[in-house]
Amino acid sequence: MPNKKALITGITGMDGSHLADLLLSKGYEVHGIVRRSSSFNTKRIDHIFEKLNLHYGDVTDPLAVSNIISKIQPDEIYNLAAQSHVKVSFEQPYYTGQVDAMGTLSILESAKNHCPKARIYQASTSELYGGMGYNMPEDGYDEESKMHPRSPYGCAKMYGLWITKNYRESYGMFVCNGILFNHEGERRGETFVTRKITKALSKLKMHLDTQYTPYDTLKLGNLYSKRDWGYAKDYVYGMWLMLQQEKPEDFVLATGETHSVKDFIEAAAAECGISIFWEGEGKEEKGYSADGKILVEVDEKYYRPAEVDVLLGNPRKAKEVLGWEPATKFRDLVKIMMDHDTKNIYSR
Ligand code: NAP
Ligand code: F7E
Repeated sequence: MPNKKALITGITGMDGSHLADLLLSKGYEVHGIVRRSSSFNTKRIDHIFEKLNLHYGDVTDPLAVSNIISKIQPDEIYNLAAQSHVKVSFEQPYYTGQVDAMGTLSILESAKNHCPKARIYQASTSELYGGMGYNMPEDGYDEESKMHPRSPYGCAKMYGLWITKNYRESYGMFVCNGILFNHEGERRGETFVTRKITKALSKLKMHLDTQYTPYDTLKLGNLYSKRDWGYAKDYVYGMWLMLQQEKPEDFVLATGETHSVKDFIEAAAAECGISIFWEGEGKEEKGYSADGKILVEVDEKYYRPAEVDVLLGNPRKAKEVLGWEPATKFRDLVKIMMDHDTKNIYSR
């Protein structure tokens, strides 16, 4: 039997690169859509570059999407391309809608027209839920929970979720939503909070060890929001499992644990043997080292017009149906990221 063909949109991103690693290891012929950029944007896939089939394209360009899908005739499509930054979506709501909502429609419509038997994974998100004041069950959000997006990103992804369900119901296509809670790792974009923390604290460790390198105070927004943080490698395995089932369904992937931004900072600091002492409240809160140096402070510019205060997922269905469980615990995730960033302190 010939190798299965997979097409990954967003292959240069965190999840896309881990998924490409996984699919290559399973013998797939892997295709990916890459945006033309004036500088290199393939850092996360450079180690497998020669094994991939890359196509220039943009999911906001339906013609390009249609040409690529009709040419490749993939067996599986993983639609991971997105303007994925929630804070940025408040500044670019229209563009976020074009990519995250209309881009999804383009993929589905092209697949319907050119390869209706392709199995499609849609990257849905826990940002569809609203947090504590918005219907969060005690044991966490699941596939049936009521949704209440709180950002242009969440609203655009809500369209993505429903248009995916709609193509399944209307045309009988094998399409699945993975409603994934936050997942992180050493390839996480550096403006997401976890990576911002591990990059900064690895620099702090170097500063304390050598005294030669500078340390700039880490400036963050809401220290009290809580997220259900897992490890990206565990989650891309779950994406693949969804497309190997007998029938297409939607699944929540989550750890079932939630931690605050402050918990993450303290865990990352502990990895380099540092304790942080907190003083002040709200915008005035600061984190100090034992000798009184300011290590962390709040900067309002990172606040969001509307925040999702707490997210906790319930992955019961994924465990029962897919046999999926997150292998990596919170403290292991922090260690993986800190180890990586301290080792690669000088690389960009
Ligand atoms: P990411 O690192 O930001 O990667 C996004 C990818 O999409 C990049 O390859 C990016 O290309 C590409 N992209 C952006 N706009 C595009 C466009 N107009 N046309 C084609 N490609 C475009 O995101 P991620 O964390 O890997 O997340 C993958 C997917 O899962 C996203 O859809 C995200 O919204 C969703 N999701 C993520 C999480 C999470 O916690 N990570 C949780 C739930 C859902 P460039 O490299 O050129 O920028
Ligand atoms: O923020 C708070 C911020 O940007 C997490 C995306 O992958 O996961 C991600 O979205 C929390 C928020 O991720 C800073 O206010 C504090 O409460 O790392 P984040 P996110 O918004 O949860 C979901 C599931 C996705 O689908 C998205 O694509 O941390 N926070 N201070 C900060 N956040 C950032 N970025 N920067 C700060 O300085």
